Amino acid sequence: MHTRILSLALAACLAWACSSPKSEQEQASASSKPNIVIIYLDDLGYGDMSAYGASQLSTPHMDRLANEGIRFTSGYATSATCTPSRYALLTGVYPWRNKDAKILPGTAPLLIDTAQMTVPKMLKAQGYHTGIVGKWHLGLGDGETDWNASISPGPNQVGFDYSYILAATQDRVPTVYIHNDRVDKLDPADPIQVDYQKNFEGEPTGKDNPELTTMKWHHGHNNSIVNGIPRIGYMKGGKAALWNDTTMADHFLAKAQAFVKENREKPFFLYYALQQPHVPRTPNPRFVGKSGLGPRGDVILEADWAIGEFMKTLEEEGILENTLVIFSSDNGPVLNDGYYDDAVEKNGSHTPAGPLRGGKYSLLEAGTRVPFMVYWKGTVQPQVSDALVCQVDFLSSLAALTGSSIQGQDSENILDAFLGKSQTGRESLILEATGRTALRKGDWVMIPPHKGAPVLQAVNIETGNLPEYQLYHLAEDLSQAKNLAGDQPEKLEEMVRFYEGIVGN
Ligand code: NG6
Ligand code: CA
Repeated sequence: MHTRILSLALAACLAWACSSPKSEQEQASASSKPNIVIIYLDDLGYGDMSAYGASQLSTPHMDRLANEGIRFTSGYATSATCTPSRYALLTGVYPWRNKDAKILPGTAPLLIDTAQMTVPKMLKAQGYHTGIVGKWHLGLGDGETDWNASISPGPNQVGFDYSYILAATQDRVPTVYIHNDRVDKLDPADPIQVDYQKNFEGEPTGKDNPELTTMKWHHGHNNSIVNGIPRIGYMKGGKAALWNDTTMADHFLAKAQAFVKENREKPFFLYYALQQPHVPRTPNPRFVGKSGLGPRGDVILEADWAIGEFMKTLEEEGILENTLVIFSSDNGPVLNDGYYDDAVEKNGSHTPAGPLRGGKYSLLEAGTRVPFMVYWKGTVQPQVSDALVCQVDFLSSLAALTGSSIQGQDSENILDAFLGKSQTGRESLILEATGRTALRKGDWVMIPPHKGAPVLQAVNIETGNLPEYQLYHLAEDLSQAKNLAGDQPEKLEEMVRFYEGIVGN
């Protein structure tokens, strides 16, 4: 009886971060050096969470971060695609300053200069143990990578003590996990070869061997076939190391949990970059059919579950109240991104972009405005914040939090907005989509004339490209229905001048 009560008390204690009283000194150091976790989704749209208004999908674990933390309504990735957003998140530099910061093939060299400041480097200098689990997509090696030897430079050369990653995207080769600088589970007798230009003699492809595929390609995605899924790029060998698509969420979750458990005694930084709901959407059988919206909805529920399990680990380890959790997504949503996976057919009345116009690849709001939450139990007060915040601000803001004086080139210290002490974030932000830029300033957005199609037909998304200026007043017109460029010449002029002062002309 006694033992049972004791063990119940112990369990409750473990679950709810109960610990022995801390000395004043311990408390002070705990508050300035909390653990920091960035949970980063891939292509999750502004309207893909119930806390952001989705009624067809229920995302209770993500919602908990939103409802018990700060839910930002104007939180942005810098970019409408993955690589540039991730570059800005880690370096505090606008990606359009780097001509190579665009969607990278799996064989691209490391995009971040190893001499460059990064969030993990800065935190390491402040005494943090740093780790990344999940999607990288910032290039690896020097461009001549031998996937059978040390793959370097990579995350471990730009500030991460520990890395367990997928190199590029789930739809790109190599389809293997990389643990620090080595392909995990690689059999040296079966070396891996990767090429983005030409196929390897005799290897089947999605284009020539549709009978070998279980998921059909719609556009692109017709090179090497792995696990029945045709991918971008060619690959041969490495059979024992190939990942299992349907256990990827479990696999990354287990690595993220292990990292937390191993480092619970020290301040740690974990960048947990989930692969959902990017294509190919491969929910574990446990989630198949759960959303009623097809695989895209199912993998969002899978990600939600994984986040719930991860948060449970922070609770069970007794460190929830000493962990700042930031949640966001690298770009806006897309339904058909290259496979026939029923994303369009089963979407029903779900609105992945919420009230916003555009989507992934777009300069319109849905390209870059994403779910964005900050959760810190006991420290951050639950609230909704309209402050303009961006992932590029993590470097300077987290530096301020942890006592570092480092400032990123384009990264603003808006720590008070991130902690909910102020409703004022940035004054302005340059948005980027596939190399084109626009300005958000105050409640206004100005998109300069851009060449290129106004609609990407394959994915059915408006790009924001028009031959004339666009000016939108978001406070009154969140869905960017009315171009005020003609009606408001003075406002337009002010915005253009400000934009050219930053980007040039
Ligand atoms: C595009 C792919 C798309 C996706 C995207 C990168 C084609 C036709 N389309 O080129 O499927 O992989 O790149 O997405 O290949 S991101 O979220 O990583 O930026
Ligand atoms: Ca993405």
